[in-house]
Amino acid sequence: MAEQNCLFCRILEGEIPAEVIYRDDRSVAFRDINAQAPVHVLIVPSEHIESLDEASQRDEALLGHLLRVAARIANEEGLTESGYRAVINTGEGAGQSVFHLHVHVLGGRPLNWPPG
Ligand code: DGP
Repeated sequence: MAEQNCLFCRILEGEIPAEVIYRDDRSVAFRDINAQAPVHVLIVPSEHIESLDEASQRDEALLGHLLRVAARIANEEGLTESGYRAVINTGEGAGQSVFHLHVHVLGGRPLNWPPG
C-alpha cells in the first residue's frame, strides 16, 4: 500500500522523478540524489514498510530479495572486484531520513570502517 506522504512511495508511483535502474514485482532501485560514493543506489520495496524495525516475519523473503537485488546491482555497476557496502540505516539516530525501508549500495571508492 502506498503512503501518501512518503517520498519513496511517490517515486515508486512515478509522481517524483528518479533515475530508476532496476524494477521487478517487489522492488525498485534508483540512484541516490545525494550520492556519497561514485555508485550510490537505493533498493526500495514496492510495499511501504517504514524501517527494518517495522519488518515482520512475513517480510523475511522480501528482505532477502532486497539483498539479492543489491548484489545484482553492485555486480552490474562493476563493484564486485573492488567491493561494496549494503547499508540499512534504521531510525533517526542511525541516519535514517526517509521512513520507507531501503538498502543503500555504495561503492567505487575506498569505504572506511567503522562508518561514522
Ligand atoms: P537514509 O538517510 O538512510 O534514510 O537515506 C535516504 C536517502 O534518500 C538519502 O541518501 C538521500 C536520498 N534521497 C532523498 N530524497 C531523494 C529524492 O528525492 N530522490 C532520490 N533519488 N534520492 C533521495
